[in-house]
Amino acid sequence: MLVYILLQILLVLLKGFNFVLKRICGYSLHSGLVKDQAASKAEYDKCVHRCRIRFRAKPVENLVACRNNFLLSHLSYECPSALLADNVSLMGFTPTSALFAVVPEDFDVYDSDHGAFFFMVQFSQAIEVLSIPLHHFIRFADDLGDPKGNVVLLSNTGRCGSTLLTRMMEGVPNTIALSEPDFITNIDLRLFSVRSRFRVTQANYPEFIQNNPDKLLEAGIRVQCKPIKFRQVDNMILKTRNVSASLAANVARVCPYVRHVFMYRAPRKNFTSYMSMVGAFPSILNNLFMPDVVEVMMNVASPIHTNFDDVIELLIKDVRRDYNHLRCWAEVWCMLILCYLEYTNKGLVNFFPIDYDELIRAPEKNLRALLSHCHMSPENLEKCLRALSRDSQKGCNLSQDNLRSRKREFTDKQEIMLNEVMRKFNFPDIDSWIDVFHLPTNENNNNNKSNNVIICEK
Ligand SMILES: *[C@@H]1O[C@H](CO)[C@@H](O)[C@H](O)[C@H]1NC(C)=O
Ligand SMILES: *[C@@H]1O[C@H](CO)[C@@H](O)[C@H](O)[C@H]1NC(C)=O
Ligand SMILES: *[C@@H]1O[C@H](CO)[C@@H](O)[C@H](O)[C@H]1NC(C)=O
Ligand SMILES: *[C@@H]1O[C@H](CO)[C@@H](O)[C@H](O)[C@H]1NC(C)=O
Ligand SMILES: CC(=O)N[C@H]1CO[C@H](CO)[C@@H](O)[C@@H]1O
Repeated sequence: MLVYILLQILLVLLKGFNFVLKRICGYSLHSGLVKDQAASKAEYDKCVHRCRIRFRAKPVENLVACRNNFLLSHLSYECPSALLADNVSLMGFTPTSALFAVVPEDFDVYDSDHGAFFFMVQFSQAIEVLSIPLHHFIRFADDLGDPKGNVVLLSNTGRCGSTLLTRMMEGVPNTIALSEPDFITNIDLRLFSVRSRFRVTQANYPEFIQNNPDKLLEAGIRVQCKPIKFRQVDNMILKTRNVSASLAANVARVCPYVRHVFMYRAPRKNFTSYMSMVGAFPSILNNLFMPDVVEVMMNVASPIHTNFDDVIELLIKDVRRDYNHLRCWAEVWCMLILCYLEYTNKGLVNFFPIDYDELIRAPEKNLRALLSHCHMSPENLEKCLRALSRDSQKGCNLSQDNLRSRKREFTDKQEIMLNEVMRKFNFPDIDSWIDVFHLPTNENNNNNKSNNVIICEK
């Protein structure tokens, strides 16, 4: 944190220095010659700006990387073909450009053994940053076209074993799984969230993006799944951050070729796991920043145009007024589940739902069905199943060992509170939670209201 604050001070000072330097010599340490910089905006052939990373810092390691996490120095302006190199991968967006991380030539940024989360590996291993103005980025993506391989979007509620599932899926030959690639987090935070909190940030984007955010989403997926030369890739799995589950409907609309999986856990298990994760952060940080974080999460995570719009607005208002970890995180969880139910009921997304405990109970059967839904080959199933025995978030401070020691049970009061949250969404009590995802579908619906949750009808 302290390092980050120092970096911010340094950045402000350098900005001032570069401003003066530009005026006097027409040159800046960050962006090179003024005329080159101007040319990069207009000319496609020189639009990629390459910078060396001199210094990097984030206030909290799991935040989305942005430009002011880096102290950058100018190297060159290049042609977009520079973005095709295997050691270059899409890192995220700013309102004006797309940012790419350049790692050393012999480093495989796609190898999940380097760390459980793609965005963390990119951030820690990058040597250079490439940036390209958004309008040129979209042209570059159009030239690339749709991904050649199969693309799977794995939406999830968080803390539900989704990292384990990506490890299992990676056992399929020629499969790459990106755990939390943040371009998608950037997009949903700023552009697709219609809730008021984000109107201001949306206004920073160029008009052609504001009017058609789909184009940026399409381009992001195309570029993140660009061809890789050093190995064959038949399947690309994009596991999103939990809050991005709400984006699945947009992805399905814009990129109909993408296949969808939704992973979750029964609420009691989930909440226990959620809470143990919150407990893993220092409590000062929790109390200072959590209301903010959770408010943003709710804005992003909640689906819109449902029968629960009013409920959700009220819950978002209550976050600051009356913050309670357990209640608020349970609410986020409910909103994510609501995304699944709404999108499925409206026929917007063809999700394959998978419950962590069900996956563990019958791994082979479930994995087979899941792979078949994703059009992935079930050969090498044994290798997929071997991932079960490994701790899937090794290399990260939220690993199972860390969490196990913090496991807690709920008090009666907490149970009552959780059930109140569940009831707001017309979900059953946490103990009578029956797998809402595997309810009889319309064809064989026996109208069993005693165990059926009548979702989306208030
Ligand atoms: C990235 O790869 C290209 C060629 O594929 C190489 O020329 C370049 O030096 C690499 N970048 C870094 C920072 O190692
Ligand atoms: C959900 O995602 C947010 C944003 O990345 C993160 O802060 C939070 O810890 C995640 N929650 C769970 C339960 O994984
Ligand atoms: C985990 O936390 C410890 C301090 O508690 C820190 O030294 C270490 O670098 C962290 N590991 C990772 C992978 O972030
Ligand atoms: C409805 O669900 C209850 C509870 O699961 C079950 O006992 C009952 O047999 C079901 N009724 C029908 C008609 O399926
Ligand atoms: C009560 C319960 O099922 N708790 C589970 C919560 O999740 C952890 C792992 O994340 C399990 O070990 C607990 O058994």
